[in-house]
Amino acid sequence: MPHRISRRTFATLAAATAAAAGTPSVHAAAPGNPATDRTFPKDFLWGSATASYQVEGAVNEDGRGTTVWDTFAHTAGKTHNGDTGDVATDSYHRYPEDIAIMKDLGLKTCRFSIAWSRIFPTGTGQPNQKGIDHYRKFAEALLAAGIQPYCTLYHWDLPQLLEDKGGWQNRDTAVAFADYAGYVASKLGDVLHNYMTMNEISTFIELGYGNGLHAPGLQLSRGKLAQARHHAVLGHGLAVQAIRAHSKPGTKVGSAENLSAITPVYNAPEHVAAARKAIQEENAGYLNVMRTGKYTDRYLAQLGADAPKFTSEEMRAIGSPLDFQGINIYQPAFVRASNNADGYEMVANPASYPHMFSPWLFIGPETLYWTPKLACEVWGIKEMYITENGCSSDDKVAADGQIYDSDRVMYLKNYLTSLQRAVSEGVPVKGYFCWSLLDNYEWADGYEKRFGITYVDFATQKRTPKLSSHFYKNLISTGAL
Ligand code: IFM
Repeated sequence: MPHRISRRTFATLAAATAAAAGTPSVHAAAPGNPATDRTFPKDFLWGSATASYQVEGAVNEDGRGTTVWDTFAHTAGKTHNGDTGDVATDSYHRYPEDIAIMKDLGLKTCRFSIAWSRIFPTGTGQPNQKGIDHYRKFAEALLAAGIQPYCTLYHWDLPQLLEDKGGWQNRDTAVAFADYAGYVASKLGDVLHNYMTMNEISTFIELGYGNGLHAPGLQLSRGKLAQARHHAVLGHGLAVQAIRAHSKPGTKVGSAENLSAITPVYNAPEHVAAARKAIQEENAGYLNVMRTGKYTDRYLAQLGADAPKFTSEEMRAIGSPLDFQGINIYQPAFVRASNNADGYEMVANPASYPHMFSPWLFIGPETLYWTPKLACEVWGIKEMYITENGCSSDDKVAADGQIYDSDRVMYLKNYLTSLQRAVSEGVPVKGYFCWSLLDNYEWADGYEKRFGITYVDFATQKRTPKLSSHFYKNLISTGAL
């Protein structure tokens, strides 16, 4: 189907949105009335998110060590078009420009990740001062712009030398990760006060060691995969302890997990009850064990002889209390009630179910209502952040040089409407990080799938705000949908 570009100009749209923002009914809505109130709390933390390998580039600079993603992306046939993160959005050099974009948007916070191999080029041993210096400069620049840094310590770029020793199959990697996390906290604690240990453990384990679509590209047996999963959640727990041991009081620690975003297939008591069971069981190897320090009986029974080996001390570490929980939400996982032994069944989407430009990204705005609500209820979470949400679009530059990503605006508007409903009902979501600030390296999809609200011309590195960026800016300034 040909791509249709709206003929509306940004000037017209800006006038329309400003008029809407000034409409008394928006601001005069009765607070706390979910039917009429379309506002977010004044102190709601609006942010954007990126990750080191997806934006930094500069892979051979200032002592950075090779990572599994350098190796994987440079292996023929592994990524779309053979694309690599060698240059990406060149944000290692262009971060002042990126921060200016954040400031213009009115962001209160920025989620970014530290590349482990810039701090410990081989994963352990001798630290690299230039790595610490870089992230200090970056954090200081954010703070100077009035933007709070939220730092992820691991967003999939494992130092290659650790992978050579087994990567997450090797328990030592969990210990090395905790050492690195503690070291960062001890060196950057004056500028970093909010940490997420890891991003989406389920993705880097299931895709990296399960189906092999991501680095390091392995397809392990069920038992080996379960053990790698265990080592990764153990790494998270040990890192929580290490950060606490090396940071000042007031430092907050959480994680950013893309749980299976359980959503009742429709709002009926039996499906909601089924969803409560499903959110625990469908996330048993990841968020559920991280929140409870226990594998569920069903999880262990299903794995049988392939279940991971663990000690009670490890389980205590995995369940280390967190100050906040980040969840990354994109597509819903629909659930219905069932008379089977589990009490629920997952609903597979038919081929006609609509999705965004990435085929996996099924559209289900209500997931941003149900998943935070169920997760907070089931796991007793008191402070939650949506650490990623956004979508890919087939963005094209129009004749006037602008990018009219009306589909992304549709996606964000609808998802955020659901989030606003959750917040207005008292679900303790305190902030939202849009994925992503910029188009960037989308892993095995290379540069084909654009997730940014800012368009990046990868030939020139020119950044252009898209229509969605104007939408987001307006939302931040008015606090209203
Ligand atoms: O780009 C990724 C990100 O690295 C992790 N969460 C999902 C995003 C979109 O696929």
